[in-house]
Order: sequence, then structure tokens, then C-alpha cells
Amino acid sequence: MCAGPVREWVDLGRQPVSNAFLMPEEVDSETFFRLAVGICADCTMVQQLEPMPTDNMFRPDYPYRSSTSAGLCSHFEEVAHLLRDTELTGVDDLVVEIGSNDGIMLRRLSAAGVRHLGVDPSAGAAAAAAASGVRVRVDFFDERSAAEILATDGPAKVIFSANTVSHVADIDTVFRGVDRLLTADGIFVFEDRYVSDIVEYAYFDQIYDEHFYLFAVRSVDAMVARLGFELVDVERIPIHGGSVRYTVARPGSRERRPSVARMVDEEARYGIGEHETYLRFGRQIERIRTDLVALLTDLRDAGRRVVGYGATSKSATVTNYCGIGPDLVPFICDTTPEKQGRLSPGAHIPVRPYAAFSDPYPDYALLLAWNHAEEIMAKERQFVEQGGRWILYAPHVRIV
Ligand code: JHZ
Repeated sequence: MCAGPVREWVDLGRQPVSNAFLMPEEVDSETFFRLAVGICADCTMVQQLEPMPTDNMFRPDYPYRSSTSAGLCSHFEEVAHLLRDTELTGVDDLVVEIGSNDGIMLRRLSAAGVRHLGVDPSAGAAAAAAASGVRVRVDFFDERSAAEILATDGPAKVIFSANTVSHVADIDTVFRGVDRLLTADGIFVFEDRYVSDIVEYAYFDQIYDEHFYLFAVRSVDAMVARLGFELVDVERIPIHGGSVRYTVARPGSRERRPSVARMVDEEARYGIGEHETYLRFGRQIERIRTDLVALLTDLRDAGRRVVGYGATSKSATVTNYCGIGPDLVPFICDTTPEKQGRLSPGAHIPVRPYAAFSDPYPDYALLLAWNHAEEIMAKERQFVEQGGRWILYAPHVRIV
């Protein structure tokens, strides 16, 4: 990122493409890579050491759909309102979203008549977005596509992105695209998981192929300055176990809010740039692995039924790092049709439709979609009333 020295922090071993849910005949041709992350001694950016090629991850059949969570739907509705009320006030203002997925955010702006364009390489997700009235370009966002958008649509007042910027190893090309497309007084707003929360709560499964960078405010501040922009505001948001919304502008075009310095200070106090913090994290996740495998093995040996809940991208890291296969978790239920009837990456646990969860209820459910715990636990009261229990694994293994 800044050409500073990157020191290895944690090695999560041989891992598959986290969203490549497989048909049984594809098992033999699966792609693996070494999932290891390091931290830069100069700018504190946490980053992967051996990136998975982008084309292997974000394919036309990429199966993740944001709108499967009611919590995310209301979060992005709020984002749409916020952008509309504060930034997209002119009749012709254009908003471009990088990684628009199934249109979870842009469909609100589209319904309100705001000029917009989503950019997403997944044809499947783009088709879902288009069906809800969103204009989408099936493409990666970079300097080339940004220049073409500028020619057809003109400059963008707002460029927005959620959980996508950290996914692009060659991040310079994204910022060169933003530079081309953004108006002089426009803003680039992006949301991403916060490394401080990942470390504090040992959310090791937030590390997988797609998350090439794990952002901290200090590292993003250094990154955007190097790329010719200024970080003008930051805000902590609760989604995905703890994220930050970054607001970036052209240098000097906006007032820099005190929130940036405040969070940089907090990170220094918390030791976010220090190697020892990450070594502690490494020890903590080894403990999680030992405890989780012991618990699942005991439950299996005692004849208890355990199923996985939510075939998340994160579950690729949990199952492959811990060595959890169908012998310990016979299937994972998930509401996403694109994942059902397939096998989970690497661990090859069958993914079944949501209806399989209650047919009949298992004794225990391993909550792989823990970032949606509140929503899921509220929805699944009957499971608990009938004696079912949840297994959670971060920051430590427990039954609730
Ligand atoms: P969820 C993806 O991560 C990939 P994942 C990506 N890299 C990223 O950063 C984040 O999203 C934003 C299912 N589910 O949101 C739906 C139920 O079955 O944790 C999903 O398959 N029932 C871009 O995949 C999965 O769980 C439910 O009630 O880790 C949740 O995936 C709910 C709420 C979800 O993201």
C-alpha cells in the first residue's frame, strides 16, 4: 500500500474461494490459496500477503445477495435517505455506487427519481438490481470504466460503496476512477468492517479472500492522502459486527471533522498499530479452534444434531481453519437460492434451503451468520422454545 515493510500477523492456512459454492462435480477442480495477513509497520494497513485473483472471486454467478437480511435493508434505506437529504439535493446530481449488489441501496434512490448508476461485476446481482428499477453497469469500477461513465453520464456528486473498496487489492485504480468521475465538491463515501472490532472480538472469520485489506482509520487516512484525497469524516456503524463509514473529498474542499483525529487517537491507545495486539489475537483464535472442534465433537459423540445457520463467506474461514466438515455439521441452511443444493467451499458441507432448519429443528445451531444474530434470534424464537440452543464462537466459544 505505502511501500512500507509488512510483517506477517496470522496464517489461516489453505483456504478456498469463499463464495465459490460448488456443485458436487466441481469439487476436484477447486482453487485454494494461503490466507495470511500482515500489518504495515509504517501506515498500519492490515493486508493479505497472497491475494486471490479478482476474477476467481467476483464472477458473473457471485451468489451473495445483500437483501437477504432485513437489518441490512433498513441500514441501506437510512444511507439512501442520508445521501439524498444531505448531498444529492440538485435535480441532476448523479450518484454512482461501486459494488451495488442487488440494488439494496440504489433502489431507494431510484424510486425517489435520483440519477444513479450501480457498477457491479456480478451479472446475477445486477439482474436482481435491474428488476427493482436500478440502472447497473456489469463491470469492475476502475479508471477505464470511470472514464466511460463520465463520457455517458457526466460527473458524480456522490460515489458510494459498501464492503467493496477493501476487496480490491489494486486500490489505486479505484481511486484513479474516483478522481476521474467525482465533481470538484463531491464526496466518496465508503463503509467497511473495522479492524479494531475484528481484533477486539476475535472475529477471525472476517478474514477471507475477498477482504484483501482490513481498514483502520489511521491506515485509511494515510491511504487516501497518498492517493490524492482527504479523509474528512468517519463514523462507527454497527453492521457486520462493527464497521466504519469513511467520507473522502478532494483536499481542502470540505472541512475535516474532529471525528478523524479522535478515532486515530483511540486506535493508538488501543494498540491497533502494534504487532503485540495481533499476536494476542492469534493466540485467541487458536483457542477458539480448539474449543469449537471439542464442543462439536462431544455433541456428535453424544448423538446431538447440530446444523449450521447461514452459509456466509465468513464460514469458509471458520470451517476450513478449524477443519469442520459434514461429520460435525451435516448441513448449513441458508435463504439464498443461489447457494442451496451446493457444497460449501473447501469443507464441502451441503447447503440446504431455509425450510430444512425446522424440519425437524436440530438440538444446536452453529450461528455462522452471527453478524445478523439479533435479527435471526428474534425470528427463531420457536427453535429455542422447543429446546434448541445457539452455538457462538467469537470472541469465545459458548452455548446460548
Ligand atoms: P452475511 C458477504 O459476506 C460478502 P457474508 C462480502 N465480502 C462482504 O463483505 C459482506 O457480505 C458484506 C443468510 N441468511 O451478510 C444469507 C439466512 O440464511 O453475513 C447469507 O447467505 N437467514 C461482500 O457472506 C448469509 O446468511 C437469515 O435470516 O459473510 C449472511 O451473509 C439471514 C439474516 C441471513 O455476509
